[in-house]
Amino acid sequence: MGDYDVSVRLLEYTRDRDCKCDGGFWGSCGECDVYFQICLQPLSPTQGRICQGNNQDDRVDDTHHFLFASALRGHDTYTWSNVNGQPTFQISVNVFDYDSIGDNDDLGVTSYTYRGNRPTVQTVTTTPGNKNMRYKIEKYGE
Ligand SMILES: [Ca+2]
Ligand SMILES: [Ca+2]
Repeated sequence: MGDYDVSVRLLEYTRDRDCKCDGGFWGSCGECDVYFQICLQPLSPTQGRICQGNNQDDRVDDTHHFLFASALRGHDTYTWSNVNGQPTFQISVNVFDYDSIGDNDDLGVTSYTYRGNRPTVQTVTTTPGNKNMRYKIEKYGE
């Protein structure tokens, strides 16, 4: 029996245009084919991370910007139920580039720490952010 629920809705994905993501042969632009892993890390008390997503079938090809509501409808909301303790947690969103040949590429991770009394719509920046990756996420419920 847990103490709180968390829902996160991903709204918008933005990253600097990256034509080298898929090689960019012969002057063409090989943009990233992105999919996501979303993790909840409870901070009080500290518990194990619980991750969702990480499904390369739920991806957007050749992109550096999109709205989840149109591009990934049905795969934009993630819920964690019955989490123990205080509603203090970190949400991290890791983005990967799907490659049909070879290993997928890790494009970076953004994290957002919720401690209550914060705006529910946040724009967070990647670290390291060499391509200035940003998400807009909405957190609701508790
Ligand atoms: Ca690639
Ligand atoms: Ca790719």
